[in-house]
Amino acid sequence: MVNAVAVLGSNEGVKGTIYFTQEGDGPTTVTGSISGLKPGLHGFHVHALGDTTNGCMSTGPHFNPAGKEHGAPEDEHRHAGDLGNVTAGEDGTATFTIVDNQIPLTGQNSIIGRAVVVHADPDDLGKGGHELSKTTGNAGGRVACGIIGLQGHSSSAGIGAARARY
Ligand SMILES: [Cu+2]
Ligand SMILES: [Zn+2]
Repeated sequence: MVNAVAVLGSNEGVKGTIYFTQEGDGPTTVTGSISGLKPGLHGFHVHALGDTTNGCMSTGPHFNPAGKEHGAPEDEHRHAGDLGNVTAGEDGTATFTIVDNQIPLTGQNSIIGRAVVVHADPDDLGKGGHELSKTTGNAGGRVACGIIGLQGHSSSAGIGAARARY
């Protein structure tokens, strides 16, 4: 079992904590709660870099080790980082659980050390017909982000595999 966490930072009043857990080679479960959002859908992705030197802008594009086009989480052709949308209620809070097979916490395509990003607008999942649909889902600005880091209670094998990336 490997556990990871990302604490979201923002200069727009958006806050949240996102937890990741993976058992062996199984899917990764992502659970989180994000507050301070405008009600409605917000694009939610793993971006390639854990670099916030220029805020969320320096986290790079969607994590895409297979060189594919942007898509929906359930699509065969998608970026590994494409987790779709989270939905904020009238109170501006989104609480969610996502189970996904393309965001492992160990191995060559590990997302440890990368970033999660929440966007201002809905992700059109590659189907909006906008010039940005096939790269970003036209999800608008990056309102909050956090670097994905290892959390305690991991097995030693899991830590070793994640560290091997560096
Ligand atoms: Cu994004
Ligand atoms: Zn994407």
